[in-house]
Amino acid sequence: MKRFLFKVCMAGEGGVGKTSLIIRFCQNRFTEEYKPTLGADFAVKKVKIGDMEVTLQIWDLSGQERFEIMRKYYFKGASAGVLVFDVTRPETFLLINRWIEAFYKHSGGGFLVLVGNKIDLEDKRLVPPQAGEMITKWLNIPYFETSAKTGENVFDVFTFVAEKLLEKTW
Ligand code: G3D
Ligand code: MG
Repeated sequence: MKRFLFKVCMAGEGGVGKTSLIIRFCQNRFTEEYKPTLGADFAVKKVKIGDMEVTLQIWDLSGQERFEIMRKYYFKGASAGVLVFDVTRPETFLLINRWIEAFYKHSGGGFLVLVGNKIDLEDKRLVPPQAGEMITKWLNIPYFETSAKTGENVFDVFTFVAEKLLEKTW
């Protein structure tokens, strides 16, 4: 079996659900009682694709989202970035350009996927699917909609990332 390891960075404003998405993907759970923390800089999850094993080393920001200076070191060497916004908070969508710019500048050739999270909060939703689809058409960044709470589409995002990373190794 062939084995691969990639650095994947979560990106996006505070409170959009970055840590919750990692916990859903790596531990398949969601907790509302405690503020989720990883307790480490990154989480590790293995994904099997065909006869290949892809280890995703998923880096998280723990409250340093505000500090632009650290984005440089955080994104360095990242093969992929998962850029998350909250569909109930339009300002988190409007600020994605800053993350896109920083990621492309500092990762050194990584690719991005965009994630609109918290789609379970249908009544509070303010960012329509078309906003994310526009980013796909305009900047060629794939768009997913997820709920870390229900788990909807969360595995698809990271599986997509793993598959895309494998394609790039050929
Ligand atoms: P961050 O890591 O991007 O800062 P967190 O975001 O994962 O800490 O999540 C921020 C808050 O949003 C948390 O609530 C978390 O429970 C909630 N959240 C994350 N994802 C979802 C989701 O898909 N649906 C819903 N309904 N809530 C979500 P608290 O109350 O701890 O602030
Ligand atoms: Mg967090």
